[in-house]
Amino acid sequence: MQFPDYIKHERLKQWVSEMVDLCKPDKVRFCDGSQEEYDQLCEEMVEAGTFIRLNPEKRPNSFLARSDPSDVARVEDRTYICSISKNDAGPTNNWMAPKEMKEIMAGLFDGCMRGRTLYVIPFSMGPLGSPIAQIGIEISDSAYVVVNMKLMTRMGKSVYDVLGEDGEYVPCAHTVGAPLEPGQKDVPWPCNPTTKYIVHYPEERAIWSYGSGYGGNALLGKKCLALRIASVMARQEGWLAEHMLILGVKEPSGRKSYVAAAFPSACGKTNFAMLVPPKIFQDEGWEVTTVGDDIAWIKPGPDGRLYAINPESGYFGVAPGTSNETNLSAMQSCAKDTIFTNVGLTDDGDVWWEGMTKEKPAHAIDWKGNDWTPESTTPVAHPNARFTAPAINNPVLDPAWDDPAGVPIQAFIFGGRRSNTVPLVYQAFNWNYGVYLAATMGSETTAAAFGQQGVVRRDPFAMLPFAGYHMGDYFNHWLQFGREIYNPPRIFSVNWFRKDENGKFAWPGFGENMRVLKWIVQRSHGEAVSVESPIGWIPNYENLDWRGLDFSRDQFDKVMNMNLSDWQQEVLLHEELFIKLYDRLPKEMINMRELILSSLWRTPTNWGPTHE
Ligand code: SAT
Ligand code: MN
Repeated sequence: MQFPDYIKHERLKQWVSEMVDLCKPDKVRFCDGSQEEYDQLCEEMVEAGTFIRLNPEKRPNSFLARSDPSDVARVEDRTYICSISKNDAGPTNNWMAPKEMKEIMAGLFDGCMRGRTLYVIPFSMGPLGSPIAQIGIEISDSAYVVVNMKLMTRMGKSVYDVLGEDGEYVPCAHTVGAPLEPGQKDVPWPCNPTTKYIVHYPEERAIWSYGSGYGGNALLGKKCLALRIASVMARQEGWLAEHMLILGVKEPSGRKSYVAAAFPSACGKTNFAMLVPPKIFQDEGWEVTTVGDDIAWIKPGPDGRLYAINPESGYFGVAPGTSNETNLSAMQSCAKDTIFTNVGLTDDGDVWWEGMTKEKPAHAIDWKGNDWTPESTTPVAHPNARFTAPAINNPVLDPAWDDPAGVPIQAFIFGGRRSNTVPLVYQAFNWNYGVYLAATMGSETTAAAFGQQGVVRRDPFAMLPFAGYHMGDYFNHWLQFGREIYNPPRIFSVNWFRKDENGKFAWPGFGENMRVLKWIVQRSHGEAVSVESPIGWIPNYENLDWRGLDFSRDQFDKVMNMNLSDWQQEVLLHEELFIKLYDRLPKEMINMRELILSSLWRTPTNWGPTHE
């Protein structure tokens, strides 16, 4: 094996050689992360039919990919945490003994890259050389993965300088699982339609992914490394790896605060991270800026505060529903230099998706490559269609987004997608209570993962599909921060998705979320007024800033209302999760549940801030 002379790491060379022997690719290519390499690979994919170059006048330097219809989302039932002990993976993860899984993987990977190129992709999650950053080396037979990794991570050969001769890295093996027989013609989106495995070995800190080329299944720096493996590292080393956006809020006084917010996949993290404040707020000097839109790595700093970095360098955002009205900055981020996957193609060589503009194109090609018109009964874009855009395109990128030291977190926000039960906003009474509300979070499922959509499932910390170890231990890890940190961030719950009696969203959301964010930031500094409710501190109607929005006291009551029987039902569902996690559930969770039940007990059937 010939290695470029800038790779000086013997252990890494050994691993790459072994993978080449196993996968048996036709060629090996060491990626250097340069623009020339990116352009060349994109060009090759255009020739192969994987990419369609978009009209350079409308979307400069941008491409459209259409995946195989069987390969459109994360596959949670094919995702495994292969810890040595089954119990360390916990009841919320699929598990198989590492030895057994390795045999399966060795069989599947044997010759899996025949007829293809093996790319060696060096990347850093987090600013290169930051004390919070981690290095990964992904080997993959997908050029689509290489170019997406270039946008989503700090990818390139300078990673080898940081690694030196013996630095730590996470080996990430990926294949689309579709070897080519001699003379066999390739398809635009190779994948294995029947066999998929997304495998993590937490003790070895290694990742093996087989059969899919889509998103979190294939861009192994993202959910696999930055959440599943990193959550294990974080627990061992005393930090946090979370499914959270990070945003900055500047008040008219000039005070700057950072908050981190956890929502399940496809619940508006990118929109919240790029929130455009209502005009009246903007005129006054309120500014919201983005540090990250999906993942936060958080470490205690020397001053006892928690500091967060965004380990990524791009956005893998949900396209449908994104528009100039709902997320102007995301639209600007993907105005150029972007890879679109599974959106519609317009006749003038641009992209379109449901909700992008009020006016629909008269004709387009849908994500499956078929003709589409506004009369079509199927959507032009897959509901989990994505744009991969570089962070530097974001006009509201926070100046500190790339700071290796991270930004200090003032508040944590947890939000599910709940059409009922959970009010627009409430603040936890204290840290332990906050851990409880995050731990018992529920959300209606979305298209980001395979499976039935719209059913409520418990999604603790929005980490259910991403925690690399037992959820009970995970809760305790969070509780530990409260035990150790003198002045921890304040914790809030939000729900932008409450529906009214007609099934319509009762809260306008998007930029109007600024009104809630303002209250949260001020509460976190011990300022804004609140009242005590059975489940936490909540604002009165008067305590939110309604200027510029017509939102009545009645409407507010509807989004804040707590119904006793709904909440009794809710607590029973908490109990279901607790029973599942019984063997490692921290006792604080049970005590908190008792406190909630006792305060709910004296509650009228319907409890709202204006009903006393
Ligand atoms: O496919 S990804 O895991 O990257 C997107 C998501 O589910 O959040
Ligand atoms: Mn996500």
